[in-house]
Amino acid sequence: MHLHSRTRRGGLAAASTVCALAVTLAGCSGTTKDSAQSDQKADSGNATANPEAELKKGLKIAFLPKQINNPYGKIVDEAGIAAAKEFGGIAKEVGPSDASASSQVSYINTLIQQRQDAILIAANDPNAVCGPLKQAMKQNIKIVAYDSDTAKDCRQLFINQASSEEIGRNQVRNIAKQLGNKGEIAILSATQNATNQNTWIEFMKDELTKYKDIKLVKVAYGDDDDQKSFQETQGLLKAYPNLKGIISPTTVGIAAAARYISSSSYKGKVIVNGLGTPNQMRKYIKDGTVEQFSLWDPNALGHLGAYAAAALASGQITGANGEKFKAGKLGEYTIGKDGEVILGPPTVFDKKNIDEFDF
Ligand code: RAM
Repeated sequence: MHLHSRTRRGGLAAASTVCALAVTLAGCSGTTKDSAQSDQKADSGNATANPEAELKKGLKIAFLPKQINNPYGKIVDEAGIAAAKEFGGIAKEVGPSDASASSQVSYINTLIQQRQDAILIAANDPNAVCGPLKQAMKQNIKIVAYDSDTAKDCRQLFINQASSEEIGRNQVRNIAKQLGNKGEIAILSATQNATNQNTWIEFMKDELTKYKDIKLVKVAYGDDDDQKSFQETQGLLKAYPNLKGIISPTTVGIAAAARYISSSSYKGKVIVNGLGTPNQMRKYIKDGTVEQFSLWDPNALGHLGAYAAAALASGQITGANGEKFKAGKLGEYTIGKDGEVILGPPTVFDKKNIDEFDF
């Protein structure tokens, strides 16, 4: 399927195509799965939404990723910054060089002093960032979590790349098929506190209870650091000689694991699957190290995040369940339960389709 198809020369496909594709991803037609099922209100303070409000011009919007040098985060944030230009906003990316639990706190404090209109944060820890985020909300700075959620009362919205449950369960279903439903596996995650990683891992563990012959021997942490992830892969393969597969649900981890395995005797023997970007993984698909991996379109995530932040800061929405907003070329989205907006299901990439994608 040609979702979010970009040409190899870059650039998003025509708006209408993206919109049509986003329908597949749960976008344009309007509702996310959860929103239609519940009319429970998320905590939106006392504000009232004004759906007719225009997006304000000159909104100051800051993206605060888990860490500044993560190639995946870069794509998301650059797309968000480009989206903000469309509605006359002034957006930027700031952030720490490591993804440790409290590394984002000082950045939030600075953004408050700068009187940003909205902060988008991919939380390294659901709680460590809460104090300053609550301070920001008190001062009418809108908070949108994206990629990795904060505790629910520390933000107005969470822009989730896909249903967390589907991401987690599919990681296991995909590798199980490759393994013929048996063998030892390990998970190579990012940091120990990352909300997104831990939510997915919980669903993976639950899904694994359905596979009696697959054994999860270890969850290792590469901290979204390339070198550490590389070494952790090496360590796993040494410690567990019967290891048959590694799930790495992080773009940094999967690329490092594939790099290690591609030039080792494990190539073709140990399966690597997980979440990666087509551009980082292309060579490992082509050389046969990796058969498949998944991801959503990080460009669309950034785009959706920017529009959501602007809609909040313009008073169009407050974060309550059922409110709708337009995300530019991606079309209309509806806020679901607990302030969650879902971009859409991930795509599986393999040698048949990888060259259709450029991100
Ligand atoms: C890494 C990060 C990010 C995750 C992607 C898939 O870059 O851990 O949070 O969503 O991978």
